[in-house]
Amino acid sequence: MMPKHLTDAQMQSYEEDGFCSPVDVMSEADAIALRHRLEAVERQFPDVLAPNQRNNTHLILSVIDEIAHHPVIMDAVEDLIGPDILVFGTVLFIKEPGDPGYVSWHQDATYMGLEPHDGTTAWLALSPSNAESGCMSMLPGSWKNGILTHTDTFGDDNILTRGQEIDVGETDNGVDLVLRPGQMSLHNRRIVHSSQPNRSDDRRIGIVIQSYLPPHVRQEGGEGFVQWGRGEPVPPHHTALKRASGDMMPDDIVMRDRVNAEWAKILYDNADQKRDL
Ligand SMILES: O=C(O)CCC(=O)C(=O)O
Repeated sequence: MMPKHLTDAQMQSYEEDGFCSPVDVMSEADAIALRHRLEAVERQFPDVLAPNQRNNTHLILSVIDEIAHHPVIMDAVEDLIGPDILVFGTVLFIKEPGDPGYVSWHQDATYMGLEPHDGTTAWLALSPSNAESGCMSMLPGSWKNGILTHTDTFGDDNILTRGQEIDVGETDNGVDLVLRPGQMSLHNRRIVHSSQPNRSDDRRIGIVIQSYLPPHVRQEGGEGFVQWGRGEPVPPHHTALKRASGDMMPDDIVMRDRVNAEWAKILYDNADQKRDL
């Protein structure tokens, strides 16, 4: 079958390396318009988008909801995982200019509770993402080696939930995923990846849909909440969530809080410490 959006080379690179990038989603102007919508919401509700409040904002903000269900992103995802697509969760990875925040080498699948590790994660840039601004860096092919040992550091500047890190030793052959606003990368939840602090003078804004799942994936760490994306209806082993009905609607906030409380339990399963998520 003809791919809907990805090129053969992108699909091959995903199969082999565990990621493909860059993938065009929208024009730079459209991405900047989305950035302005997001920044208007940030100004209006600063607490809601504070660094510890950035999980699953697609459930409460229309701009993030529209990105998570964007038809071009869905087409690319369909090329990788097939026509039945569930939207599991989102994270805003925002690094301010000069922000010391970084992401240590890790594999997303480690603490997500989702089994098997099928599906794909989309990372959409709303500002330039490059070596200077702290783009993601991937170890090609590292998704093939199963889940490696992660050490929880809870490091202050480490943006990850537990500051979890893999010791990759001296053999760092990371590939930087350089994106202009409106491009995305797609990655396997088992790929080893990291990112450096933002040394640029602009914000680095990544909207991450983590992950798009085919229906057979289950949440084995607790209750699994998903939205329908495409194809067959949400299967009964998940709890189906409705889409955001606007910005900061009271019912949506109640639902997002419930989803995030369960999500924090799953992410912190067996952890010695917790951050305020
Ligand atoms: O945005 C970043 O710098 C890291 C994001 C990441 O680790 C992920 O999306 O899995």
